[in-house]
Amino acid sequence: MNQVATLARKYWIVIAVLLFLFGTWLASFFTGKSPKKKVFKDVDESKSNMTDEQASHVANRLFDAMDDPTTYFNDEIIDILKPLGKADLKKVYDQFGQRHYDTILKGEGGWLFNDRLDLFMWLDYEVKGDLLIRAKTELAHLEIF
Ligand SMILES: [Ca+2]
Repeated sequence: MNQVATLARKYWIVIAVLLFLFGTWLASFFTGKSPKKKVFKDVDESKSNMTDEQASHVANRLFDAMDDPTTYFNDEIIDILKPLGKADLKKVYDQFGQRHYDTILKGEGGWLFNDRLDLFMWLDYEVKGDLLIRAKTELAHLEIF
């Protein structure tokens, strides 16, 4: 027992760092809950004419428009979202699921150090400045900006 205490005293910084990393990793499983999901409160996704495959295709197009760290404030995001109704958006949102996002590099993140974020959180990071102003007017019907 005394040896354990001695080792713990000697390597406390290593133990602290490991606990911190483990905690961060563990916490990543519980993040990504977006408060914006309330926009779907009264939305019936069965009103969408999209198939799951089409919704998945749109989700992947959005991902492709955002995953590159060198591109953000990307106009293509608006072009992809514009033709969608709320029921379509709900299907796309579900197909997007939660994907790792690097909030510093503004792109797809690795599983170890980045949180899994839903579509709305990805959009929060990617749609800023002039693009946000455009999104607020051109995508007003979706009520997500
Ligand atoms: Ca990006």
